[in-house]
Amino acid sequence: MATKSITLPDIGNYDNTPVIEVLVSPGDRVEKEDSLITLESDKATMEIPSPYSGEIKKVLVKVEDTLKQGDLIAEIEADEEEADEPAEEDKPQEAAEEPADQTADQTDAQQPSEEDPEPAPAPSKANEPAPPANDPPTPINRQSAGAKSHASPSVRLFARKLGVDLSTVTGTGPKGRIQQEDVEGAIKKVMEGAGKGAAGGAGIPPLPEIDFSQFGEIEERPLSRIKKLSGKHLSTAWLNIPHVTQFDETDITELEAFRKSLKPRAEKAGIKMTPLVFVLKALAHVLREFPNMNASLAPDGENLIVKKYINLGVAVDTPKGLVVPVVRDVDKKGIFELSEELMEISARARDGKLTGADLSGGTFSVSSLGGIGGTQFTPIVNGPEVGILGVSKASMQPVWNGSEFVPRLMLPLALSYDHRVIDGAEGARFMTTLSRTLTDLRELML
Ligand code: CAO
Repeated sequence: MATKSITLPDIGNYDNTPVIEVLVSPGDRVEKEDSLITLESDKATMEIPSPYSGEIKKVLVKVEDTLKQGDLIAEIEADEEEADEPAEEDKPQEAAEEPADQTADQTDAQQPSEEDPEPAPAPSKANEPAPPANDPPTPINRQSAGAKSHASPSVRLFARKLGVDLSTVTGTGPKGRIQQEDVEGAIKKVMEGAGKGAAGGAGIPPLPEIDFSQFGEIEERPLSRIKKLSGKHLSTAWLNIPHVTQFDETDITELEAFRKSLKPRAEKAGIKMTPLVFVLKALAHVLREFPNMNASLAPDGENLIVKKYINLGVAVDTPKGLVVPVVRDVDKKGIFELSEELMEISARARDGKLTGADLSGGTFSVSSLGGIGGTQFTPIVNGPEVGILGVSKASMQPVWNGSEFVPRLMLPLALSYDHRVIDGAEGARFMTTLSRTLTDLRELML
């Protein structure tokens, strides 16, 4: 066993070629010719194979590094017989890279060609000429080396970014080549499946298709664009996030008295001050104490991305459907400023004048049906956020204070969260802290 350095072989006239994937980690066992990294030039995607079998000791590159011939990629504890082979680092190497336009439709010279009637038989081990010592690895062009799907590097990159496995996509281009539209179509199919609750990526059986007209008169009305978009988003969140919803009732008697005392000042300033802004303010305060709630699970499910800013999405009911504009930096704003902003943004939402920026960057959401009614509901987490608070209509309730029933204004709250991130106990602590803050707003000063 000996530690060997693996360097980038000659890949043709390409300097500074970016690494787009690192396929091994220290401790991995690799066989000779197993791919170590993927490079992407403007013309082709190339996997760089290992020249040795053995155990990877160090990986010396990361995604977005740019490499040229001779740059170190990794160190490997090579298996005995290979480790003993003398190095011949400078051996010139023919690049396997081909212009994208050609490679998409051609097979690799090392692979049996589709047109070849019979692939040449592999030489037997005994007759096989010994490989040149430390033969620099030949980069494998992805689309031809083993990969059955034909697609240009840009389409491959597009598919990779969106997590689409090209082997599941049918190409409609010449010779079955996969086009960007084919990848888009594959995504659309999955999303539509999710939207309809039909069989899709999650393999969920579809709802039965029923001809309702057989039971009576019907009318088919198209869904609004917003409903179609939010429907897909809600289905995706519902299917991907294991939801838990916890309920509470919070005494907001003092809060309401305070709000009423501020109302004349607010009205004078032309501001409508509803209980919701106090909820937003208290929520921002509590999110600081519970940063896991102000976070998103990384796509690989391995890490939590905790956000240091507090931007609250507020669900707004509009004639065309539900939209969730974002109120930014709620923790840094006062009740008057928040009221004004909420009025402004919800008016723009109803007028259909929100921009993409208004709808992005949220860290936690609130859905309030308090102005309408109902005692409780279970909001759907606005993924990839971790939690959402549902607010229902406050009502006067008889509350036992230890010696008698007293009338208190109680606000029903529902907290839904991603159970992969938040445990029930943490959810309950969050809710209790929020409730305490709303009951006694002096908590905001602590
Ligand atoms: N309890 C009791 N009264 C409440 C209340 C509550 N929790 N929340 C609001 N109210 C009162 C307000 O004080 C106001 O009364 P006054 O005019 O007498 O002060 C009245 O109800 C109407 O409030 P509002 O709805 O106009 O304002 P808001 O700040 O509470 O909410 C907004 C703003 C944009 C969130 C709301 O208009 C809205 O669109 N809600 C629907 C959200 C939704 O659809 N969620 C469901 C998503 S899932 O499909």
